[in-house]
Amino acid sequence: MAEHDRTGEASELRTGDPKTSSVGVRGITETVKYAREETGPVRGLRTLLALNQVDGFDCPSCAWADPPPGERKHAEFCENGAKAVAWEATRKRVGRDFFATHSVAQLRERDGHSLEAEGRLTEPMHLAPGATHYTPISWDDALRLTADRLRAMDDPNRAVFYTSGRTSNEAAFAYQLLARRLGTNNLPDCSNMCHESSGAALSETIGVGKGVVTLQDITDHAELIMVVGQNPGTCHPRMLTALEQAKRRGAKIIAVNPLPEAGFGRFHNPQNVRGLAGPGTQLTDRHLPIRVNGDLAFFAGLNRALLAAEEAAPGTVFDHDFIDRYCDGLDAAVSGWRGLDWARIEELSGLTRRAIERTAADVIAADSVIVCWAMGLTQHRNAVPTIREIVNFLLLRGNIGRPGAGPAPIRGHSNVQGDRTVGIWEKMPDAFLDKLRDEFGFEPPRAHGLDTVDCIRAMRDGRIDVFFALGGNFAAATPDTAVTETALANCALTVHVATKLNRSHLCHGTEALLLPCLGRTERDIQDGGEQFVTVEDSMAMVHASRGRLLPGSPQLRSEVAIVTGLGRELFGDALGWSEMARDYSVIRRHIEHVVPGFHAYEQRVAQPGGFMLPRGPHDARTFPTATGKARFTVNPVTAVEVPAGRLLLTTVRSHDQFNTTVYGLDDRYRGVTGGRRVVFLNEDDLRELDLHDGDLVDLVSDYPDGERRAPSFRATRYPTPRGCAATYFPEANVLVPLDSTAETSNTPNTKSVIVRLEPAR
Ligand SMILES: Nc1nc2c(c(=O)[nH]1)N[C@H]1C(S)=C(S)[C@@H](COP(=O)(O)OP(=O)(O)OC[C@H]3O[C@@H](n4cnc5c(=O)[nH]c(N)nc54)[C@H](O)[C@@H]3O)O[C@H]1N2
Ligand SMILES: Nc1nc2c(c(=O)[nH]1)N[C@H]1C(S)=C(S)[C@@H](COP(=O)(O)OP(=O)(O)OC[C@H]3O[C@@H](n4cnc5c(=O)[nH]c(N)nc54)[C@H](O)[C@@H]3O)O[C@H]1N2
Ligand SMILES: [Mo]
Repeated sequence: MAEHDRTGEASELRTGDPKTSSVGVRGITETVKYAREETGPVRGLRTLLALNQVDGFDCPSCAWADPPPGERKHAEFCENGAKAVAWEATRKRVGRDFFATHSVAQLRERDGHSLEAEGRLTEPMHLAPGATHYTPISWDDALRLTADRLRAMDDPNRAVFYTSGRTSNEAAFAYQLLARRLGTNNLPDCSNMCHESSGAALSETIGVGKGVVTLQDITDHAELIMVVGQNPGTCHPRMLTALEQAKRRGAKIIAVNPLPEAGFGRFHNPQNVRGLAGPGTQLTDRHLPIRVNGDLAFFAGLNRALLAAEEAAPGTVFDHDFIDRYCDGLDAAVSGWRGLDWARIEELSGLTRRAIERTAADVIAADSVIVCWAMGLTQHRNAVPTIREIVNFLLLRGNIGRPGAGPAPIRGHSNVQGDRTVGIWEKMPDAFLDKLRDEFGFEPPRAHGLDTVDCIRAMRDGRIDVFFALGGNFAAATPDTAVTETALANCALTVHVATKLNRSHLCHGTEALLLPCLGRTERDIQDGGEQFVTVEDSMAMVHASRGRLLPGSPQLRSEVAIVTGLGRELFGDALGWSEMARDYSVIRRHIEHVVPGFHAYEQRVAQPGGFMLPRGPHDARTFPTATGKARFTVNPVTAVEVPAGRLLLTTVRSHDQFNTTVYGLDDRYRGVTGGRRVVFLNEDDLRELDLHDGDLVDLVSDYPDGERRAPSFRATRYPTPRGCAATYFPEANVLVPLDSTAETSNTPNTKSVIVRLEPAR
């Protein structure tokens, strides 16, 4: 059936049954096909082979960790990493002619997929006040103009500096230095929409805002691995290889997810014969089809079941030595669990008491447990308490700070963790700011800055003059699309450093700049010679990344060059911007002085595979919390209350996208081809709503501040839990109110949106 998208073009959308296995030969043919179409046969293959090798570049896709140098395969990449690389290494170009023929108004009518498919940006472009078209501008003029507008503000807090997580440590450090030298902590980043809830919960309970396991803990040690609210088959495909290794040595794997994702089934590893020709490996032992937002109830129920087992046989379930020595707060948590009612846990989690107790038995049988999670947990109102409850769960049996155990938030963007480590945060602690002051001799601002949501509010209310983005697609990735787009238009100047044209570049302020930069795959030559950058993965390994390809256009500049160039324009060269741009090791030396754990940065990052940053809980069971102990917390069980006739909608990524970048219109593993405006619904809900598979519906969300509508989605029968629906991001972001955010972390609640369905208008 033909479907019409926003552009009015007909597309051939087809839906079918979800797949029960992943990768295999099809994954390889898809990889090769996409790479060849974008880059040509030779350039494509050469680029792919340098991916994630010790002397190559870091995959720009997800933040999964690389195996130790000796264990890397010749092809150490996945289908989706390959797509990300081919997307960047494409031969297509968007030059001045393109902008001369297409007005901004015309481009705004097009969808994100078609904009990015035009190819790489080639030279700086300027949209003058009142102009209809972007026109070329020199780098000098572009940087001068930005500096002039920043200087003209009467308060440095009228500027915002957004970062997306592909930015290297070097560019990120220079960028935060620029913002703080200017006098603001307004450094929102994509992490605010991503793992902020994980950071908040982990900092409070174990004193470190990131995961504390290693890749080897997963592959070699863990006896039980729980994969919660995460879709590794699509979003971290190389994790399947690690899970396969774990499985083959006898580990148990449990998936907790409303959807039966293909990655939980049989895995046909493309890197070995068993995977390609043989039966593959069944990865998960069990899939718990949890209700959307039911995870706090589930983990509280699990802890209640562990408590019951401990009380039945005292001293056999809890790790009392560990708890007595390293933790506080157990008694209060125990009283909380005692008061729990099973009927309520079953209702909120959508899982039976029996299934939860069976899981508790698996937990008790395992000497070491890892919990991995991603966006299925972080983007809900109660995300922070949910993750705190996971920490409770791990602490009870001492599952932290020993081999094969611990919390493992699996990061999204390839360097989102590193950006935070080197200072991209609107509320970096004073210890960091003190070091920054000592290193550079100025007093950084101490008042916390704006995060992503607060920054949108400030722009909406006319409190921001300059919005600067180092990468990303702010207008499309954030909630409440209509509000955000108007907010951006309220700024005097919007500046985007980017590789490809996207929606955000068309939601401009009075004046706008588009600054094209080098990507990961490209060689970065500065006056001081060829440069490399560094990144940190989800397991806190810091390593080097060197591009191999010739830059997509001679006019491209590196992110470091752009940021330091602006720094010099604004402040002169007192802080040494020119030196930093000439030789990135100068920036690494500054990082070494300011951020703990980077001693001998230059030497250690030169080792194959790089080095691991220290994390107290992992390294020595030290917990740098307020009390110096790991903290049990009390997390009253909550879940979103859904009124009758409404559904709880979660938003997910398709197999053919990277965040707002849509590579193609298929979602192979979920049986969808040729379109994205699909809403997955439970069969009984369809019947109850008097709908049929294939009907066109509008998704409508009603919040106190009004109705929001996403038109024309194909209702699709799918094995989701009763009352739960799923659709794709970013199309659904129009439905999410700006004010609907998680407690403490302020992350938009993009995984629990209350909606009703109406026949498409
Ligand atoms: N190919 C590809 N790779 C990517 C990305 C991409 O877009 N494409 N994005 C990158 C980024 S920035 C990130 S943050 C990660 C995202 O990685 P994921 O978090 O794995 O990606 P999502 O598609 O958001 O999927 C969330 C998963 O959680 C499940 N889920 C939804 N709601 C709930 C819930 O209430 N409870 C539970 N238990 N599960 C739920 C969904 O069914 C889905 O399987 O991937 C990174 N890697
Ligand atoms: N409804 C809903 N909304 C969500 C989510 C969700 O699950 N559901 N997930 C959230 C999450 S986890 C995240 S991380 C955010 C993502 O938010 P962002 O990080 O802001 O968005 P991306 O789509 O990753 O950004 C893509 C753009 O980055 C630019 N780009 C690509 N490579 C480079 C580079 O090397 N340098 C520079 N300077 N630019 C580059 C390109 O121009 C491309 O168009 O979205 C969030 N929004
Ligand atoms: Mo993310």
